[in-house]
Amino acid sequence: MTSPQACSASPQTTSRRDFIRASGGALAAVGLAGSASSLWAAPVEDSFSLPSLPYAYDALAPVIDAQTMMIHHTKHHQGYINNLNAVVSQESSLAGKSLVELLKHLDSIPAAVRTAVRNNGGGHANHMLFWQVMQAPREAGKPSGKLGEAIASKFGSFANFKEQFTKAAMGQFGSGWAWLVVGDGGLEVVATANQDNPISTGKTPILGIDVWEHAYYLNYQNRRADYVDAWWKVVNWEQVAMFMQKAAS
Ligand code: MN3
Repeated sequence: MTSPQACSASPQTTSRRDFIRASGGALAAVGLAGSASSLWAAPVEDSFSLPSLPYAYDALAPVIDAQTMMIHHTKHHQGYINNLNAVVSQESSLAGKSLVELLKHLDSIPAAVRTAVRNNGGGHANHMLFWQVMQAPREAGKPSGKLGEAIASKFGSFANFKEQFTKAAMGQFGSGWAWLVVGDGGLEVVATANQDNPISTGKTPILGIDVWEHAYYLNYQNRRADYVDAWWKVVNWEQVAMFMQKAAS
């Protein structure tokens, strides 16, 4: 198995490690997933499968209702997995590859199936991260510790970061995602279209919001701004901090 670290060897590695070291410090790992990449690095024996949510379908209510969560998880996320498995079963050169290997090296995937892997592999990876970075609503949740300091240092303040992230989420025309990533220069806010994952452009996502209408339409209809505004209450900042800490390890 090729590790994501081996795949990502690049001139940015040193500065990224320095950033992580500067923002490092041990965090309690209890109940948290490891690195974002590790979610997607598992070797694939047979086929990709739907991971359980780390909470009940109604746990995020009233920010995200139970029906939206259940349909999103069992229909949409499962759908990307089914499509990805179908592509992998047709194209033998993809067999056994992890999501990280697929998404980091899209150019090396046969052109006939590249878009299907990009869309459905991305869809699987993005939702795996999305479920992990949410938790039951908290009124005044915000990042603390090293993550809080890194956000304040990069964006000026948490409020400025929220504004920039919200702008990315609102400015994404049509379906897509807004992300907080670890890139060459440390933390960055980026948006991607469709199911593209920042890992395909060498950036490690540590927080992401799904702004496809299927993520919010039952509750919010066309009001994406209200969904994004409410969503901050369910962000699991401890998990995001863990993803930041592990982003270069
Ligand atoms: Mn979705």
